[in-house]
Amino acid sequence: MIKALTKDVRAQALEQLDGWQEMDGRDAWVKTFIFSDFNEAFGFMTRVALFADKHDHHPEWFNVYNRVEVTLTTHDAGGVSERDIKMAQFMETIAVS
Ligand code: HBI
Repeated sequence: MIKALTKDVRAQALEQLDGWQEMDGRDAWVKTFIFSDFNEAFGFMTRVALFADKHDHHPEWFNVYNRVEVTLTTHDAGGVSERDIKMAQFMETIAVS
């Protein structure tokens, strides 16, 4: 069973992740990515989708044109876990805005 992160690990991880924030009222992290156009935004989502399927861990997200609003949490853990750190790190490595 995957566990939610301890407060310390979580705060430390968040410090290293540019633009990620705690979500109000829910155990989750959020970030809004802005790209130059829909092509860039959807390319990002496609790469993330492949990563998500490979790791069996999926983001919640909302896309309009060049904007992708991402929520990361681990449903099986009831909160943010190591899997969300890995996912956020991956998104940071591929996001070109
Ligand atoms: N994605 N974000 C997220 N959280 C989960 O707990 C999760 C998931 N994708 C697949 C998955 N769990 C599977 O382990 C099963 O729950 C289907």
